[in-house]
Amino acid sequence: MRRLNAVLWDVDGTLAETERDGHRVAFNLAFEALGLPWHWDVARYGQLLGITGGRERLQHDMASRSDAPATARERLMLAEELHRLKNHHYAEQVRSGAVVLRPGVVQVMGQCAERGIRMALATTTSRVNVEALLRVQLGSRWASWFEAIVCGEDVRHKKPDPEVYRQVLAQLGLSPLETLAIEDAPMGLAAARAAEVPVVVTRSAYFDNAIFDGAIAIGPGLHQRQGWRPALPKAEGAPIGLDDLIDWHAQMDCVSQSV
Ligand code: XBP
Repeated sequence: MRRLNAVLWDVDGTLAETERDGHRVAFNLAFEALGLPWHWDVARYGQLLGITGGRERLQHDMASRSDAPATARERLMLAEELHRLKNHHYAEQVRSGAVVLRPGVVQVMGQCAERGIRMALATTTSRVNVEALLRVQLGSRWASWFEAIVCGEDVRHKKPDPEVYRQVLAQLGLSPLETLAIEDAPMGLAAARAAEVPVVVTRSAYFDNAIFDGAIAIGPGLHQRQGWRPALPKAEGAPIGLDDLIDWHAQMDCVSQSV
């Protein structure tokens, strides 16, 4: 039987609903702060999530706006200024309690720590945002939970490119099949699969109805056993635990075709 040695966590959407309630709100506050009449509502931001990376998302949006700066260089400079402001507001959102970890996440992290399953973060977001979220949610020693932390600025190509997962695997010294990623978005799934990492999908607000091809399990979140594919034996009120991840990982060849 294949052994699971490490759980690789995506951050935005997977650890917390950071996109809708955190980054989106913070981008809008940044637009306001610079006196720009721009606003990303929930639906528009959902479309923009197809572009990973905050600066990249801003530049993509500006490219189709008649009231944005004319040259690519000016748009880049404005994107950088907005991004700095956005990150500041994001940290405030997090500190105010507007964004918290999704239910079940800390429990599974605790089980990994207790049972010697290594953990890593594989994210497209900037380190400053990971730090802001996890310092509040896991405490000042948050980084010691993870043996590798690879963020947006550490890679040349963001998800769906597999670079972030390849870097995590190299830092852990593990082969992909010894690990399992937890992701919420098709781009994240694609990144992990391209690095041959098996993936469990916990659906998030923005990707509730998205199609996920090639995951070993898909469900509504780690907090409940109902609604998962493959179906789980009922255990009234029980959340998903590390044993479920280990089972899915062990059976991955049988289940990835069928979920
Ligand atoms: C999510 C992203 C990020 C965030 C914003 O990454 O695509 O761009 O929306 O973060 P993941 P920055 O799901 O891999 O955690 O503004 O720091 O880029």
